[in-house]
Amino acid sequence: PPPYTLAYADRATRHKNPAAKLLLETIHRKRSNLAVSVDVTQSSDFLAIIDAVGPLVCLIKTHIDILEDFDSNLINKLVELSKKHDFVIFEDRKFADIGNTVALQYSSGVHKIASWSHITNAHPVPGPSVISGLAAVGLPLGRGLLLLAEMSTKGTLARGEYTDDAVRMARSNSEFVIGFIAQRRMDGLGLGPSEAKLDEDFLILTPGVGLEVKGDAMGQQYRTPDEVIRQNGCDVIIVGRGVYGTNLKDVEAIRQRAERYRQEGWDAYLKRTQS
Ligand code: 5FU
Repeated sequence: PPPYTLAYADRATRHKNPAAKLLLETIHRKRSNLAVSVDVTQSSDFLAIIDAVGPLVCLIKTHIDILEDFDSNLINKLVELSKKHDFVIFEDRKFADIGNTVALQYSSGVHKIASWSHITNAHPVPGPSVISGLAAVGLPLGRGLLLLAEMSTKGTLARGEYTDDAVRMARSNSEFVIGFIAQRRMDGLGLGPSEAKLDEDFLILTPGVGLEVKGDAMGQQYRTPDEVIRQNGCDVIIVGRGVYGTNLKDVEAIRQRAERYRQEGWDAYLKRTQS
């Protein structure tokens, strides 16, 4: 059977990359394929939301550069919460420069992403050198990389040949590239039987998930957890505004919405693996 029909726990044993293993084990342990994207500008809101949803998620996704009052102590608090609530950290940095520059952006600067984020991501647009630049920093630390093979936005250029080439780049660097940001399963994607490897098992993390609305005014497009996990074979649903909403102070409502997404995501996984 193709790997994505296997249980998360079985897939964890097949991965060598520590970040991939950790994510699959965490999903299994917590019965949650929900990742919450905490896209807020104040660190007090950031930490309060993470503390509220932490028990319900496998992963917290950050955009660390949108915090207005960032300091290095915030990272200590984030890491403490990740231990307290047992979740993986994914900084959604979307690196897209030459190898030498992305290595510096990943290791250094104000945010020092590689020192605290288990997983980060990159656009394939520069070619394989973006992977080798990031791997030089991340592999010794046991980190993992996702390639942006597709995006959730209207009119995205990440499609067709570009997406296929992203899969080829990942295959040639599978020690560090653990999967994709994509809208569907990528294994063996349209590349013909000679290229498809039946036992490959890339993780598919999928943004653009919402239950109440179909999109926003800025090109975002939403699908339901069932469409993403069961119908399209993705592994993790990434939800931002659908969970944190518009009233950031109402953490109880935020927690309740997270639980609803967790339940729907898990039910969709059970249907996929048990049918
Ligand atoms: F790569 C992508 C993508 O294709 N779509 C996205 O929406 C990333 N994202 C991120 O997921 C985006 O930067 C937000 O951080 C998050 C989605 O937030 P939402 O509030 O659920 O729309």
